[in-house]
Amino acid sequence: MTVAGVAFDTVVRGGTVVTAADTFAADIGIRDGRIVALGKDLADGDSEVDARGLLVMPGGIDSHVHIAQPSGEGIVMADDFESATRSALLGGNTTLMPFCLQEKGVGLREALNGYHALAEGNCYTDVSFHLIVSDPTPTVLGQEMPALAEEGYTSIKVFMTYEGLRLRDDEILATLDAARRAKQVVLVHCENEDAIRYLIGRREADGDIEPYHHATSRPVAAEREATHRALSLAEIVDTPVVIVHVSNREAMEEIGRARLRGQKIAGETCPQYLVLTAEDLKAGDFEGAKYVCSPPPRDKASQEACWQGLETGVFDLYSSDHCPFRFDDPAGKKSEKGQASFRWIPNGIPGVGTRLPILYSEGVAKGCIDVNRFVALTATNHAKLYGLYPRKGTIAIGSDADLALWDPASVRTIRNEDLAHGADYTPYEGMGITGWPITVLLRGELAVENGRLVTGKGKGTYLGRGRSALFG
Ligand code: DUC
Ligand code: ZN
Ligand code: ZN
Repeated sequence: MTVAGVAFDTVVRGGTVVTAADTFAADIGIRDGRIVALGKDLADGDSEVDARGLLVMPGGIDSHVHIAQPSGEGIVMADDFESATRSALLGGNTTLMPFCLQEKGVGLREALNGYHALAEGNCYTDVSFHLIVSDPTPTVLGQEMPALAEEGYTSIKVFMTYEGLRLRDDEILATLDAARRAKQVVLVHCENEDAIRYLIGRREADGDIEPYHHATSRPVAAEREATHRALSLAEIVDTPVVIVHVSNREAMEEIGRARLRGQKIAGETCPQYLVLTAEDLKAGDFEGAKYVCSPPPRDKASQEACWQGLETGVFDLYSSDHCPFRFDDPAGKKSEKGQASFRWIPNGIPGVGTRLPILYSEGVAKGCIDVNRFVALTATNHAKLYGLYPRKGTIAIGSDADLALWDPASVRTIRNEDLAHGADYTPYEGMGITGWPITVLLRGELAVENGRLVTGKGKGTYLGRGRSALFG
């Protein structure tokens, strides 16, 4: 019952523990929601979890998800905090980092109040918000950002695309500068809005209004140019940035060059850039809309580049960019305006429940990355880059006992009906998967057991965060 006077509430016994650095056989002793012992033949706990034959990994941290975000007139996101975090948990995640969107004319704190009210009492996983800055007023930059950083909101996101949301270069510079002073890391959505708007106009003038032209109007060059510009602006004011949802080799090369210049940066890619292509947007009966997201999925060569980037370290993060809309719904992909032109199709796809199995199956099971890299890309690096480490993202004495027990031999097919999210489809329907997180513990409490939810909503708590590791 005790090791060095420590009684265990739970022992996870007989598994193979996997961290970003090591793989070893060990039992895990848990007390008060934290890991208090790692070793062979630990004494009995009050409860026991049999992990024989399983890989015991840190619960996934998905640091890029959109939940209940306003998305245009008449459009409603398919997930609230309950359904998104439920799907995430069943897919092996224990922490989500959704965005709090500042709408123009609204302060950051006011925006946060709204998101906290939606999340409070409804989450199955722990959560922590990034702040989207769309209106960088002197009050936002000079007062709200530093005050909120002190309170644990240590990351912000800026957009270079979407009228109404994107910032001009001078606004980006001012925001980056304020973020450096406040010690907040900045996530950047890199696409050139003016080029895209021009191309959208041309497509529409030519009558090319189908979902596929979402992809042709957002070319690689628009992403590469904006990536270069974002990195240059960050260099000018010496602010650490994360280039999010990178879709292709040319943007990756910009990241590589900035690293060679010595910039403190990180790169992120997502499942859609590993297993989808722009061809998917050609699906008939408007089904191509199911794959509309930005940047769009590219081609096979881009997929290969992104896989290489995961292997070689161009990418530190692998996130879902879960941004769900229902398909067969006038408040989703099939909005009246969306059917009239791709320009209005709500932008984003669901993926919070499938992120981890896709990378495990396509990456680890097929021998492209090892299981330690898998843990780094899906949990540890998220915790380090967003100020949650070592409380989250690893298996170590003192860390929260957020654990995902994977059956590496489980063979499944992705079916929307199993994902427990709010969308009426998954872009990955029918995909064969090897390896699945069958049991999940959140802060020591059994939350998913043999694939079944055994917890209720409201067990997830809000996490204040420290500084990103990019600040040194
Ligand atoms: N950017 C995101 O990060 N998510 C969904 C849509 C978008 O443009
Ligand atoms: Zn984005
Ligand atoms: Zn996103």
